[in-house]
Amino acid sequence: MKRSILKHSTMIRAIEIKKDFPILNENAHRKNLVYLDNAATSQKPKSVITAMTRYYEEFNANVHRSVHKLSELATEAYERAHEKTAQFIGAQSGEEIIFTKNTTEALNLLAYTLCKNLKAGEEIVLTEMEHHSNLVPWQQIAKEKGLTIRFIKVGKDFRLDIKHARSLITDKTKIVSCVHLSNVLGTINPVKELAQLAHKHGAVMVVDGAQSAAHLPIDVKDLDCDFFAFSGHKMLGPTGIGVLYGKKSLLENMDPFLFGGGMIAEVTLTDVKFADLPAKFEAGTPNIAEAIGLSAAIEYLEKIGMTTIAAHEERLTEYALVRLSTIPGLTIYGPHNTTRRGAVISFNVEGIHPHDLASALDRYGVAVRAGNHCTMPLMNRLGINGSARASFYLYNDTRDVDALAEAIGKAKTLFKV
Ligand code: C6P
Repeated sequence: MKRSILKHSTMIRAIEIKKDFPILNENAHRKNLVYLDNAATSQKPKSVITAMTRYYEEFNANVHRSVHKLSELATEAYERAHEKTAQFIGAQSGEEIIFTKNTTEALNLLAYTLCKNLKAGEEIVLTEMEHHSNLVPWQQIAKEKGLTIRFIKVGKDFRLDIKHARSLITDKTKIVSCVHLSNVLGTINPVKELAQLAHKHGAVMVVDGAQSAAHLPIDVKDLDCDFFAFSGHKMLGPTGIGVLYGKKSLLENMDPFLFGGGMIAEVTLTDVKFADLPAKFEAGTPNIAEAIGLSAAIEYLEKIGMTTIAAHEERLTEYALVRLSTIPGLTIYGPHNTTRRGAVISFNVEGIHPHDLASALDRYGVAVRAGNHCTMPLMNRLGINGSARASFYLYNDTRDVDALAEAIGKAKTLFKV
């Protein structure tokens, strides 16, 4: 790789971007933080924090309930967040955007509502690389209903075995659900191809976009998935706001997940008519400030451009893969090149437990995650108990990769390996 060219010349001036993030700023309580735990959650720019504070300071009110000015302003901002999110992922309109608490809640909503009318023996197809959030909800409902879950294998190349997928997806399959960008391997899965397979057999396609929506340009129409779930907190937004995109025609025919205020059109003592989309799936007072924060996060991402962000991360990942693979005793779990691969690198260093490694790296100012990353079955498949994981974002650059590599070197000296 042309390291001399790549060094400090990635497409985004990350050093400038960092200035927008108070926590990464040198004035923050912790100087020179090298934050490489973006797959767990991203940092937040000042504009997101300000948008949420502005709501609380200037127009805090409940939405869709009162006719006073403050409520009108809050309702407008909340509805704008639906529209902005729709346009961010290429959905038809805000009606196709359901705000949830996070990706996990969006996937639980789907497991519960989509499986409600399935019959014993019908099948759900998942993969061996799913996060627990796209496994356990399906497992639970499958047990209750007598459904069968089948798993697409992960090959030695850390990619899905598409031949195996073709053999698993049949007319018995009712739902295919797959992670778009693996939070462990970094692999980007061919969800468009899986959607075509699913549709050929009359099944619906669910995409867990928790790791992709923040890092890749997403066009749900082009992917032709039926549902797409993601979390605001991984894409510069606040915690407490998640998104479930669903095709309007499907959402209209699904039963609500939660019941109560805000999701009804008319109620008598014995019956109810549900509200139109998206309110039908948003029972109770929603996370208003968080939706406004998500809207500001999308504005920030769009200002830079998702294509630019993806290109920046690709170059950074290329640099990191080369830099890390020169370290003796370090094993990377995931594709070794940047083809259909995101900016998540899981690794172990021989002779050091991943938790000890992460603690040592933290001592040298580098924040990474260690553990099973909520993917225990994938850990079993890889034959490990856990790994360390560095995950990058738009404010990282090659200096951060160098800091990581140097810190790993120091940790090796510390542990005498
Ligand atoms: N993965 C990680 O460190 P929530 O927690 O609901 O916002 O997102 C759940 C989730 C679902 N799918 C994938 C692929 C994910 O990576 C995550 C969250 C974090 O890898 C926390 S475990």
